Amino acid sequence: MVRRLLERLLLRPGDVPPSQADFEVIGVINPAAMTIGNEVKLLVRVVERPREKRPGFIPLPRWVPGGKLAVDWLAEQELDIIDCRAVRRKSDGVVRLTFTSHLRLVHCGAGRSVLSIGRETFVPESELEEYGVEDPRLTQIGDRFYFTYVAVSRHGVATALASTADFQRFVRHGIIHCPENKDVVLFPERIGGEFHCLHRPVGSMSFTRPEIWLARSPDLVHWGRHERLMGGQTDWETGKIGSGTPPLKTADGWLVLYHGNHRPSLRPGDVGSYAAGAILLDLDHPNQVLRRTKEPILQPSADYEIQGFVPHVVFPTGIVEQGDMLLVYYGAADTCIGLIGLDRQEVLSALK
Ligand code: MAN
Repeated sequence: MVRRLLERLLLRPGDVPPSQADFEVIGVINPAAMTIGNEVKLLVRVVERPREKRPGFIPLPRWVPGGKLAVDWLAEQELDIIDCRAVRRKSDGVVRLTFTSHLRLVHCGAGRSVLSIGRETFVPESELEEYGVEDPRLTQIGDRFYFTYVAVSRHGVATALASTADFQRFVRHGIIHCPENKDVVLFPERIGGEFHCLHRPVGSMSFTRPEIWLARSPDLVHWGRHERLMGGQTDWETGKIGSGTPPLKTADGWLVLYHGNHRPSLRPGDVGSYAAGAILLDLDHPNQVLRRTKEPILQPSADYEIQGFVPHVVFPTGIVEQGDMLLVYYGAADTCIGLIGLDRQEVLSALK
């Protein structure tokens, strides 16, 4: 493990207002992060659920046209509980989330504390986003800020792309990876004349455990020439694996922090634990993994990483450079946002 030079709980659910009065915020997690001008800004995922309880029923939220939330009440006996996040309708096997998500902008000044929390910044707009928009990853390309995000709906879990110049007006570029695919990070510049991204496709036929793939594009919208990049090797990353922070250019290669999931036990509701490792990709040929950490560099250890909505989770999604320090922003226990400061050289030395 790499030393935590800084360790801080940055944002809790109680710090953020819900999007409507009849909802409660149960998580503020998985932030995108970027230094813009003199300020670190986070685009955070706000997770909320209906406040009302009805004995014998489970409320399942969904966004409807006009940017409002509606609730479907389903009888408990019609549903199987998958885990704390999802239920499955017994009659047809269809899955629903017990919460929904939207994105908010958070201003962090020098990056180590929260100065102010903005309004709902980016809320679901179409049927392809009706169960929520999740886990943004921000990359500056030219003078625009692009972010990938997970669009969840009755049609599956897909990844979409949006961009903005000012975090007030957004352009939606549509779905860039169809279901099921998430954890998509964009490289900040063309390499060999093409844009590149890392993504994580998952199918229902489990020939393999989930893997990270690489794709190329002429315009950030049309993606092809897919290649498998890597899978999990050691126990801590053999359940699931996915890119975490957008690639950071270093003299040694592209540095990407990724998450791995320890394969859950067969106990119903067990989600397993999430830790983070790092990879270094060749600067000119990012389909080549030069080095990777064998052991996690971040593991759940602070109280707020161990206890929460989903216990034992560190899930890095944002990274900012400050001199020799890397500020890593992450979801802790699917409940809060934590900040960890790492020494860049120590991280690079942990890569074998
Ligand atoms: C997983 C988790 C949830 C998320 C769903 C749909 O269950 O990452 O937080 O809501 O996938 O993306």
